Amino acid sequence: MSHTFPPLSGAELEQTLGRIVGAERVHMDADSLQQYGLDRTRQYTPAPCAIVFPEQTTQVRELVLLARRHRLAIVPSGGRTGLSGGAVAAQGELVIALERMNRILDFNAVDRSLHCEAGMITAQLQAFAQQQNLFYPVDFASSGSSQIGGNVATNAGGIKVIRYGLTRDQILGLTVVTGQGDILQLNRGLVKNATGYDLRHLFIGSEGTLGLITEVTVRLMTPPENPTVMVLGITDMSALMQVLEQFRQRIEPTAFEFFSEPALQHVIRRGLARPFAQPAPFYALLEFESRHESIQAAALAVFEYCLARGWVLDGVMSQNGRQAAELWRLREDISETIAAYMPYKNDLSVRVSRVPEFLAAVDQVVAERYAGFEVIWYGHIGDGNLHLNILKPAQWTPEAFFRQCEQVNKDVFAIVRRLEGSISAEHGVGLLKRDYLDYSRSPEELACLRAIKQLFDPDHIMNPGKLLA
Ligand code: 2HG
Ligand code: ZN
Repeated sequence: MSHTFPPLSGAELEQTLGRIVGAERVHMDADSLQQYGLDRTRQYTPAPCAIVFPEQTTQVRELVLLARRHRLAIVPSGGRTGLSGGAVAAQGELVIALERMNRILDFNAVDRSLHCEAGMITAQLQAFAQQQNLFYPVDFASSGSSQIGGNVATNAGGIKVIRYGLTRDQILGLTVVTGQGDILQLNRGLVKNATGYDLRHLFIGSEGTLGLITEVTVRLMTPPENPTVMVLGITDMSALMQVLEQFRQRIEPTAFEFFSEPALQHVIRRGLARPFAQPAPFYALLEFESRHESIQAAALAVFEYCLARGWVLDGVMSQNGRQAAELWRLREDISETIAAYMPYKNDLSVRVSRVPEFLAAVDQVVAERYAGFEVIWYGHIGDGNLHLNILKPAQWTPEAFFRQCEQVNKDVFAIVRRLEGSISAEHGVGLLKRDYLDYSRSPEELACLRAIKQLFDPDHIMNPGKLLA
């Protein structure tokens, strides 16, 4: 780009943005700046310059070209349910909110595909699939407010990965506007396509640093039959993986999650019932398709086996959909319930085979370095993904608390590096984990990441400071 224009004044910016999206689609009032400048992280002060609500991909392109001319940084904004600061605008950025781009563009029953705009709420996409007797499998507690574009930008995982995979595995096509201002249609809904580099996959998990995702095509699947949930009380962390292995040998779980007794206590305090009377140090939540009675019988037989081995203390199995949903809440409500304690969040993963070694090592560091803090363990343990939350004691200031936790980070991340794991399994790097990326990525890989960023976003206007410094 040959010309760079000086920065725009507030009034000029409002007018110029208004010419692209319409004056009523530009918000510069204090409430909007506050609301759209922040995700679910609480340690940043929002300070965007304006929020715009485009309604078409061509408008998004005009916005990117404007931003290039004036070297204005852009923060793409979906449902802002992220936990790593990926959608934070704290440096005078222009927030491009996709929420008005939420239409279904095409449903094709033969292809079993749904083409929609990126601002579509995940739960609405799931509901649409259900109306067609199909199923969109990526699911998590914030699906009621997260948007499909944000799911793609962070490669969202959630509670069904063990069976159906990540968001990446569901994406048949994307329309994106790159940081150069080019509109690219990537993969166009094809199942098979061997024509070289698959740029779609670069945009999945790119956290808004290469461009904006404006349209998404997802594949839909056969709905699960009679999903049945078991919650088991587990004696200790090492028994968890034994239990998983036993169940996997006999049935194919659609979920295998875990949480600790302190995690359960938080959701119980908010009005949920204990799954059974006897407390256990840990709980496993297992879901499977109960297609025949023989599958339920097999699940019960595994349960008896684990009980006899002393790995399991007690258990309960849902008898209908309502009970299954109630049991799921014991796990799904944890994150929101503990949010009031300003937790320091870890979202770690290792290969499933390394989970026992990983849990033991992390447990030791936590016991030594977080002594006196309340530690909440839970996560998608069947995928090797652990959410470790440390709660802020009431008397600590947020600054002192987060500083303290960052000291411990190095020890925890050293374990992740040694076991060749990831410092961010599903929440993304954003601002929070950016400075630790080298625990999971080699210098050579980081150089490739930077070169890719440079190609798509030569002026570094796309979500600057996120993912890469
Ligand atoms: C979950 O699995 C979410 O509940 C949130 O990924 C995890 O808040 C967290 O740490
Ligand atoms: Zn999670």
